[in-house]
Amino acid sequence: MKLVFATSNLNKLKEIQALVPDHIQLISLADIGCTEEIPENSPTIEGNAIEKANYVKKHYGYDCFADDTGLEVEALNGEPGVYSARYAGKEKDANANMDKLLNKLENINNRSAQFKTVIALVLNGKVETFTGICSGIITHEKKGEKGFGYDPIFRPKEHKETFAQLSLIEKNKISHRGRAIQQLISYLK
Ligand code: ITT
Repeated sequence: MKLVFATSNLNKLKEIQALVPDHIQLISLADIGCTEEIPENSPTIEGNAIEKANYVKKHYGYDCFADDTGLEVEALNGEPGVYSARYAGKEKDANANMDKLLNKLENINNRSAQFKTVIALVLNGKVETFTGICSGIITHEKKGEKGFGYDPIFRPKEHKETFAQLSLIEKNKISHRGRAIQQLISYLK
């Protein structure tokens, strides 16, 4: 089966490629000639995932799935949440985003946070969503070189290391995205 993965984030593509079984062939946006930025105007993570998947179906005609992810920090009432990518500005600069978050949490003891991924699948005229959550804490400093985005400052509750210190395989076993994609794979069976 061939399925377009509607993302321009190559790190997401790499993580998901490592998880999908051989009978699902992933097609990238580049493969279908989609190079423009897909609009994300919804106030929710779920809404944005659905918007991205619907956009590809409407403009390119392919069944597909999209991933929208946010980091929700308890002491900041769920911030940055749906604004995670552009938290420190429209440049989507991961270091600037992490610095802003660390500054906001400087004198705050409650470091609890969770990553939330919603995958929206558009298949045979229907839309289905799958949600994956990974709980943990925001560290006081950046650690690790692997992963992407907020990984250097997020320590999942299952580990003593940040996501950026774990291998892709270890991250995928417990991550928000790993959990959401497992549900998608079960659904497609
Ligand atoms: P697409 O919309 O093209 O899929 P994006 O990078 O814009 O890619 P999102 O809208 O889902 O993705 O933005 C979420 C941001 O949250 C993203 O830019 C990363 O900085 C961060 N993020 C997402 N998944 C993450 C993960 O597994 N670990 C760390 N940070 C992550």
